[in-house]
This record gives sequence, C-alpha cells and structure tokens, in this order.
Amino acid sequence: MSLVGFDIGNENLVIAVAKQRGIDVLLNDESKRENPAVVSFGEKQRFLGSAGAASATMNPKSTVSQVKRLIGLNYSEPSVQDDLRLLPFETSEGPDGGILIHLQYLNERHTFTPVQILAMLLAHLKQIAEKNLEMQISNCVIGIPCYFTALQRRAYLHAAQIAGLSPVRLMHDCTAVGLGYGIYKSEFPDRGPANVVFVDVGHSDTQVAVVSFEPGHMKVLSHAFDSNLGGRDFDEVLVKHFAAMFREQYNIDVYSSTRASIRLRAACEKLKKVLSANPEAPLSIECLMDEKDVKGYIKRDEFENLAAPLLERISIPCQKALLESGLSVDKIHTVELVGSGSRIPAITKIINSLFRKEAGRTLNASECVARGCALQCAMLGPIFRVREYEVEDCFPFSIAFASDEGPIRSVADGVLFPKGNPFPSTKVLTLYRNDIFHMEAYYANHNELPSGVSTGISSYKCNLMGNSLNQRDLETGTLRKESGRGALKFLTSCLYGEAFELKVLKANSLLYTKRLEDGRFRDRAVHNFSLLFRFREYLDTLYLMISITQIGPFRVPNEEKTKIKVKFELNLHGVVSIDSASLVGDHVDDSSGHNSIDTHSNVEPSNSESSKKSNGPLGHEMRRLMAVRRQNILVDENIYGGMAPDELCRAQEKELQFTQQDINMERTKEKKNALEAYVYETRNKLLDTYRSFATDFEKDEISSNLQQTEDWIYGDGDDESENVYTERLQDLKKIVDPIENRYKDEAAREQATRNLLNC
Ligand code: ATP
Ligand code: K
Ligand code: MG
Repeated sequence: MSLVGFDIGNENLVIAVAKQRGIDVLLNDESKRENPAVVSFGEKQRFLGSAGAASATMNPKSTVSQVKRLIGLNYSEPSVQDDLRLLPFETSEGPDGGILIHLQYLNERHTFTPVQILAMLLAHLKQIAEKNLEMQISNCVIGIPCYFTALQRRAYLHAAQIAGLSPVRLMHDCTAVGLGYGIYKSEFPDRGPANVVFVDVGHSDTQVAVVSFEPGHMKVLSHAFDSNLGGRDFDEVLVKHFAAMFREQYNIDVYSSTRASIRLRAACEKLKKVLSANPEAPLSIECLMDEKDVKGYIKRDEFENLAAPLLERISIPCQKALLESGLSVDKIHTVELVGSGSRIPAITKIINSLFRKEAGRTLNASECVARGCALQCAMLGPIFRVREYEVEDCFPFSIAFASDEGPIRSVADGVLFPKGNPFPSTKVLTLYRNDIFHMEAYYANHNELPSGVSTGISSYKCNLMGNSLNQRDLETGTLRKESGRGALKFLTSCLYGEAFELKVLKANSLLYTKRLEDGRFRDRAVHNFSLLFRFREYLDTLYLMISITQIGPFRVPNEEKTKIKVKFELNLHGVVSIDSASLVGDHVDDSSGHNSIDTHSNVEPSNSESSKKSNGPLGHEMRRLMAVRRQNILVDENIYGGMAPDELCRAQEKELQFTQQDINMERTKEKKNALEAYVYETRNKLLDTYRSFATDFEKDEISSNLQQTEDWIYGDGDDESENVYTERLQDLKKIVDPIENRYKDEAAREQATRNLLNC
C-alpha cells in the first residue's frame, strides 16, 4: 500500500502518512514528531533516531550524524573535508574516492558507507511507520534536495532498497511542499495562475522554488539553492564567537576537545533558538573543559551582526529562482517560508524586503516536506482516490549526451534536457551508426551544479552486432521474501534467437542456474516471457539476486550505416538514462515488398500470433520480422560510481544481521525488566494480598529468593542472555504460583458467594 512520505533532512527525519481523512505525522517511541538523523553504535546494539541522539555526547566517536551531506560525494572535496572536520567520527577515502566511516562495534572494527548509514535511518523510519500502521510498508515517496545529481539520487534508491523500501518517487523537497500547499488551496486570483515562492531553510541547505498554481495543476517554474547554507552555519557563527570569548576569559581551547566542541555546539544551537523568540539570551555550560564552568551572553542584534554574511547569502538563491522563473517581483502572489532554519527573525526580514511582501508561514515548517511526499505517494498508488491534481516539476541542471563523434548534433551543445526541462520526460533521437558506438550522459554546465560534484553521469555501449562474446545483464533484480509464497514472477523481454542464462545468487554464491534456449523463444522477434522460479528450498533466504544474461548472438553484422532510434529518459526520480535503442529496420530487404516500416513500437505479445502462422525457414522468418518490427539493440550501461548489485546484496544481509541483533537486545532488556518488575511486585504482594495465604516459612523462602534475584540482577546477572532471564523468572514463579493460586481460589469463592447473595 502506498501512502507513506519521508522527509530525510540533514538533522531531522519526518514520517507522514496519507489516511482517509487527511495526512498524519507519525510519533516515535518518545512521542516526538521529528526523528534526529543519528545512528549511535552502542556496546551491543544500535540506537537510532531519538535514542541515537541521546547517546551522541556520551559516545561521540561511534555516533554518526549529518550523513545526508556525505551521500555521493568525494572524500577529497574541500567542502567535504570542511564538513568532516566538524564531525567526531573517523573517516577515510574509499577505493572509489567516496567516504568511508570507521567505528568499533560488537568488538569489531566496522566500515560503513554513508549510504549504509542512511539505510539504517530509513529502516528505522520504516519500523516506526509499520508499528504505527500495524502493517508492512514498502512503497513510499522520499524527499530529496533539488540539487542532487544522478549519483546521489541513485544512492538514495540504494539506501531505500537496503532498508526494504521501494520509493515510487524521489521528490524535490520544495515540489513536495508546493503539492501540500496547492492541493488544498481553493482561493486563487481570478485571472491567471498564482505564483508562489517557497523558501526552505534547513539545517545545512537552503532551497527556493517558484511554483505556479492553477486549479488542479501546479507547475514548478524554477529551482535554486545554496547547498552549504542552513541553520548549522548560524550555530557555527555562535560557536566561533564563544570559543574566542572563552579562550580569552577562561584560557581554554574548546576546539582541542571533541567533547567540549560538541557540547558548545549543542548549547549554541539552543541559544540560537532562544534568540528567535527573545532579544537576548544567556549561555552557561558546566564543566566544559579543564573543570571550568563557562558563562556567556549575547544580544540578538549582536548575533545578527555576526551572521550578516550568511544572511546576505540567503537572498542569492531567492533572486536566482525569481530570475529563472521569468517573473518579476510584482507577479509573485505569496512567499511561503518553511524549514526550521527559517525561524531566525532576520531571515524573514530579508525575504520580506526582497519580495516586497510579508512572507507567509501558513505551512507547518518542519512537516510540510513529509506531508507533501505522503500526498504524492497516495496519488501515485491505487488505493486512495486523491482529487485529480497534476504536478509538473522541472529539472535544475542541463543534461547533455555525447557519442564517439562528440556532443550529439541534433541539439545545441548536445543538451537534450535543458535546465528547467519538465520531468519525467522521454526524448527520441534518430542516429545513423554501424557496429558498436558509445554514448555518454553528463551535466552540461558545471556552474549549475553544487560545488564538489562531478559532471559525468553514465556511459553506454550500443552494440548493433550483438557480439556473442559480449555478455549483458538484461535484468538484475533482488527479491525480498515478504510473503510466505515461494514463487517469483520475473518479467523480461528477450530477442529472437537468443540464448539466455538465468542465475540466482544469494550474496555472492550461486544457488541455481539454467540455460534458456527453449524453442519457445524462436517465434518472436521480441518476446516477453515471465519466469516462474520456485525457491521453496531457499525459504530461509531473505534476499536473492536474479540475473539473466544473454549468451547468444542475435544478428548478423551489417556493413552499412543503420538507422537507429535512441530513447532517452529523465525518470520520475530525476535520473537520466538511455531507455532503449532500436534498429528501425529500413535497411533490410523485405521479401514481401514493403520497405521501411518505422512507426511500430515494440511488438506486443498478442501480435506474435501472426508470426506463428508463417512457418518459413529460420533466416527468412528473421528477415521478415526485422523488416516490420523495430528491434532492440544491446545497450550496456555503465553508471559512474554507486553500488554494484553484489555490494547491494551484501549490504542488505549486513543490515538484516544488525537489525536482528538490535531486536535480540531489545528482547533481552524486556525479559530483564520483566524479572525485575516481578521481584518488586511479589515483594509488595507478600506484605499485602498474599499475607494470609502463605505460611511464615513460605514467606521467608520467597523473600530470600527475591533478594537473591535482585542482588543477582544488579551483580553477576547484569548482562545475561534472554533465556537466562526467562528461566530465572520461571524458577521464581514455581515457588510463588502456589500462593497466587490459593489467593485466586479464595477470591473466586468470595465472588461466588456474593453472586449467590445478590440473587
Ligand atoms: P536539511 O533540509 O538542510 O537537510 P533538515 O530538514 O533536517 O535539514 P530542519 O529540520 O528544517 O532541517 O531545520 C533544522 C534547523 O533549524 C537546525 O539548524 C535548527 O537549529 C534550526 N531551528 C529549529 N528551530 C529553530 C528556531 N526556533 N530558531 C532558529 N533556528 C531553529
Ligand atoms: K526535516
Ligand atoms: Mg529539510
């Protein structure tokens, strides 16, 4: 069922759910609506979200936060190094240039990628949602910054997959906000669309979008951003200020101590929030360093002066978004401020003067992204009838394609999807090529991108020959056993005359393999077949990987240049790729006299009826089919960076192990608490309800057993397994139950007597 929306902030995670009556934000175990984006690795289990934040100061080196900012970035980037300096956990450069996080957990040294940490957070949110909704969820919509590149978007999809989620859309944060705003809005100006500017100031970024609303329709006109400007930068201004002050007044260097820096930063964040509502605020930290208590004080004016350079930067993306929307200030109907970072009053002032109107705060600043995502999820799913509403988003970067001969020539500078292009979108180009050719997708203008991300996206090898030495994964997928049913339907399409190899893998080991050369595939140029694979034998296996590889040739070489249609796609997540390439087929002599027939799209399975009727020799049959059908060409995609399928499988297995460990530890704690509670409860009952039902001897025996158990719990039995606690409780019950039964019997007799008398 698809109805869940997640806002994955750098600091706060929010879960919203679409219900029949509207959108709800879910509470976590601590009844909070926001979940800190923190994973803390304790001695024996992980603590996630609120629980993770609680152990951040105690356990800084094993507590990972702010991971959203590290996704898909290179370790050596200066901006990444700036971020890492503020984070207390250990990091290094990975083999692919990415970031690796190192920490000690379960008596071992572990290495995680930011994607794995993000997956842990998503799994935590999934768990909260499932507990709340009392059902399994997998479909969801996840909010992302508009400035994410394909690499970062894929990284989110991988993290979701590791967590057992399938996002139906990655949605730009401001687009989600706009949807939540527009769908309920019925009053609009009489003439023309209402243009609204959304400004989202978060923890580490600022995003701006100009959206035009008409009844039943919203269209994003522009996106702009500063990926390095948010609430935490204002905290840092205060940290710097007080660190300098404390050096002078108390002769301490806060920066030299991780713990002291973390505590000062946390205190400054609080101070900043106090300043949003008060003209001045005090700061006081006990025993910050060298056993010194520190005190400070700042006025809002002073803070605003210190933060003036940051405040100025807020206006840059605002102006950019306005410029790129093609609208003048007087065409703006409303400005809406969202994101908790925008609660600084000076930010409101700047926005007000920039747009020459009072910025509104009609949306819930911390929840509107998640709410919009939940709405979108409901709209994309089949369950809810959400009122007809069209969301048209635009992509913030220009995407170009080049082939062996340079940028593709039919569009200016090879830019196929210019900046601002609506998406999802597909485009088809006609090329003339022979044999093998290559294409590359890239962001055409690095000035449009945030600093530190690369322009390359992916490359493609298009093989007209179908060279048999060239293996190709037609489909790879992972299967998660959710239901008890042991069959998997796997749909793919294959070509005339091909031989296939089906492989089923668990982690890296091959479980099952089969060659598919069945004559069934011979009668169709393009054949959709579904494969029913029974995996009852592997019912204990949670993740399997299925790969189908083409191992046979399908076409004879051709000397001439061939007309090819290439279909490019910028999908709903904002990830670009070559969707397919096909021979149009007009170079092949057609025995029936027709020449190029180019208008057919891929053959539907039902169309194959006609081809079955003609029983000519194989070669003749093949040429006939090629003349009338478009035929897919092998396209090998090489994605720059990210996780390979086997890495994904391993990450999934690891995540499952960790989850199991957490569950075991939680259960152990429960059993221990139950034993402890039983000791206290029974002790009280001995003085009260059991008093007249136990002999003195029994009372003494029980009391001494209770005392022993209590001593044990706080001593040797402090850290035992689940079973040990359960057994201990059963042993106690054996001597207490006879008393409990006597008491119950008596209570029942009394009740019976009362009933008789009442009659
Ligand atoms: P991002 O969108 O950048 O990834 P996020 O969505 O987690 O991050 P938010 O939850 O919108 O960010 O905002 C968090 C920021 O808001 C923090 O820097 C926090 O200090 C700041 N903040 C929260 N309340 C206030 C307040 N009352 N005054 C000023 N700042 C505040
Ligand atoms: K948030
Ligand atoms: Mg946010």
